[in-house]
Amino acid sequence: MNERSRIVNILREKEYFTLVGHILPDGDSIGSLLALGEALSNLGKQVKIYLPGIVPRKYMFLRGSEKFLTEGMELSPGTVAIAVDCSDLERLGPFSETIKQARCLLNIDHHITNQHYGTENLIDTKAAATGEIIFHLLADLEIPLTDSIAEALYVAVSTDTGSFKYDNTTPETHRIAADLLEYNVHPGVLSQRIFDERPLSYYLLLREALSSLELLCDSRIAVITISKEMLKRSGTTVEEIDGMINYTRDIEGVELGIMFYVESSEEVKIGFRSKTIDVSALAQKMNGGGHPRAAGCRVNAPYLAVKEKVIQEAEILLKKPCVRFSEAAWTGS
Ligand SMILES: [Mn+2]
Repeated sequence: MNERSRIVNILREKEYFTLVGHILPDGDSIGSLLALGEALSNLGKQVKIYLPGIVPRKYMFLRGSEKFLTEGMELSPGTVAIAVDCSDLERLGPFSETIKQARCLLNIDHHITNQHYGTENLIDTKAAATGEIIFHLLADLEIPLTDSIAEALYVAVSTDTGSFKYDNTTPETHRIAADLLEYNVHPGVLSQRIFDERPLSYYLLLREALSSLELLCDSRIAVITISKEMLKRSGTTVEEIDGMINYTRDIEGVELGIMFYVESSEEVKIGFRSKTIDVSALAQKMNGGGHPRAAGCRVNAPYLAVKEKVIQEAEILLKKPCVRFSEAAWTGS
């Protein structure tokens, strides 16, 4: 029996399920958790869903998103734990220690960097989103979709494909989206909510972020830096800065976009976006992970030291020496 049928059997036969998503929750993780959670509940199962972070405002309309638990996880011996869209246990944040103890841990994910930490691992790196894997699992289980399951899965698939724009979008992605649109799902309303509309605080932060823009390596690398102080000034939360990195990659002629988020004088989060090169390898060199065109990592060191190292590695990746960046460009605020 293959992994998928073993997982389908476990989902069919067991009664208690604890689902968990990853830190900095995104549309795929939230949509996949809600869809799988509702489907299992509709089968009469007992389901708890834990989220190590807050639901970004743009996803709060999703049915069930108000019911995520954020602390106090306990696993009884009979409970099946399911990690959704998590490449490694660290991504489970405060829940990783408890989840590690689970006797039965299903790891359902599509990241190429997945660490296969489950007792059962369903990793499909060809799936554009974990939502696609969940869609197929529900079909295998013969669980009828509801409008809210279809909407959650549509959000999962459309967000991880950047609204069906990224190269991970396959014919299968569109076939799944087509099936989901047979339900009461409104693509125009959803894309306005998820991709277009943003709080004013986002634009106030974007104004500051763009003024930190640096172009390196013959303008093939674009870098923006965001500090915690900038977040405070604009009233933005760290969950909302995710999309800002795309402005770096989208500049004409830029191959690699990098965003530094300076959490403290000892901790920097780094995001990578590329047009063609594999940035997951770059992130992995710094104990991070992700996808070929979108990856990230977190480094415990001061910003300027981290930046120097990252630019060096990026330079190797682009196989061309870069012009040194100017330290004066960073004022520490
Ligand atoms: Mn995903």
